[in-house]
Amino acid sequence: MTIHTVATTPFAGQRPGTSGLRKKVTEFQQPGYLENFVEAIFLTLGDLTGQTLVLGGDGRYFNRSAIQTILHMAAAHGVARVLVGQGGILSTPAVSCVIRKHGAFGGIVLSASHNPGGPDGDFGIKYNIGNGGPAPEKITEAVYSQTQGLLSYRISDAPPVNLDTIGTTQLEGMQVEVIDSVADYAELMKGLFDFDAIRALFARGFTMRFDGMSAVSGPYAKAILEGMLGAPAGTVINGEPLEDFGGHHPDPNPVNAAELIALMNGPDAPEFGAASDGDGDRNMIVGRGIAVTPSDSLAIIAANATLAPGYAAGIKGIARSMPTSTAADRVAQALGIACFETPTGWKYFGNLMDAGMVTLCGEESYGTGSDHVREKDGLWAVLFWLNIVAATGKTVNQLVNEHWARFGRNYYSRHDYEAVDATAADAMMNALRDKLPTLEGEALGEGMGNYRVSVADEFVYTDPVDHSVATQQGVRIIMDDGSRIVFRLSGTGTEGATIRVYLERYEADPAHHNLETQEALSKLIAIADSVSELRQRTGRQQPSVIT
Ligand code: G16
Repeated sequence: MTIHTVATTPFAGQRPGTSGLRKKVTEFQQPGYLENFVEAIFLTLGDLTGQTLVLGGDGRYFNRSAIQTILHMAAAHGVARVLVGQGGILSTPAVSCVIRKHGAFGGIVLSASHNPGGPDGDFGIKYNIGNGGPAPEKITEAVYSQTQGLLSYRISDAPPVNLDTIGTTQLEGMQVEVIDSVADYAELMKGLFDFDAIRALFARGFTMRFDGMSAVSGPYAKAILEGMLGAPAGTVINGEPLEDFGGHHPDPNPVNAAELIALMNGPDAPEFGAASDGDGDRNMIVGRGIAVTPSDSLAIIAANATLAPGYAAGIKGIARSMPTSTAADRVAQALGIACFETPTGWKYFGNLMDAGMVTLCGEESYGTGSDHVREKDGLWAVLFWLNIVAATGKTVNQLVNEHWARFGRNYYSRHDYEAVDATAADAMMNALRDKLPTLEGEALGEGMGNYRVSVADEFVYTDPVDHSVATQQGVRIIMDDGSRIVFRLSGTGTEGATIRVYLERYEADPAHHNLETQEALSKLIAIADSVSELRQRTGRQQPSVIT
């Protein structure tokens, strides 16, 4: 067995986006493409002698072969030990948990999250640092700059490692430890939530469906819900991770989890529904006839946090991404704690959690989490809700309605325009930027409503801990009643550009809390279209996805 230095040439476009490098599988399959990016990570990290890394992915197509490549490159770079999930499987929050628990130097996560998988689907790779969270921009930018000048990479030619049997093997001088994918994570969850109360809930006949969307969270949900908590077999549906996610889009929102939504709206609806995404970090919470918006879910968890043993002492602060609704801000205010507004991307929460400034974080993109790890965590959110239901004896519907009655309702929706011509999308954003100075104070859309613009700007974030600055993080038009329209280009798409339009309207009066969301937002939707000229500029008459 020899370590080879293989000549290569740089690939263009290996700049990590919102969450790592995401590209079509076919792009990753080009000889040297994955190797170059991994070499760039290793070069950025520097001397890894004696260090431990964690490695795993969501099981999508190309996961296994990518893991072999990375193991063989890690051995060539002098890594002492790699902890790899059995079968190459580790959910994103589990990677974060394992890095922290075992004091690893960092970890590599293989996933394109909610993006479809299979030979024609997407693949992704992301580096997480020693706190368990996504690498901050200064590291991802350094990796990108390494990719631009790469002329060789180093790799061992040893035979493939057996990933299916738990235990330790040697690869060159490196220990490869195949670990149970679920055990460390399950133990962490047990320490945070009242498992006895949730077990008693299921013992009383409480009914639930968890849709694993044929992705990575199935094994975790089965082990915890059906195993440790005694939920009946069949509670977890689509629980086997498939390389192509059964041909579905593993994104837990009402559009892509249509089967679960139909069940929850039907006559035989269980009391509680939930779904998670490709790599297990997103979640959707559903009650009978109601899908909880991610922004509301964060606020409701925050308001009820002390019901869970792991949070009984109270929460230190909350952080949400800028486009996420301001529902959590109202809870923070009531609790007398800080609420931080960050750019889109879980990586921006890491410093706040490390500094002990926030406990809970959330995003409108079906992401919720806490400082128990440094990633958002789908099953954690589901267990938090189950803990709240068990402690209060209330249904999802009651919890949501009572929350609105107390804090008011933030009607919220995101309109996505996918695979738009990138030049047209950029031109639209530039035109919006140019318009911003003239918008403040304007009464928008004659005949469209009573909105007057109080702030029109482009979101810039200065990290309160390391003072790094992130610019161009979304164009916001904030009305004088707090309603908002936000425009952003997605950083996770792999085809053309995806324009996201985020819409929010606050309604204090409980008499107006039962409007249909799109109806409640219709004036803002019309204003968004007219200000951005989105339809003329992109040729799109309606969004590809509304959540
Ligand atoms: C990633 C990020 C999230 C972000 C989401 C959407 O989630 O971790 O912070 O909100 O993408 O980002 P964008 O709007 O740029 O497409 P995931 O679950 O895909 O890793």
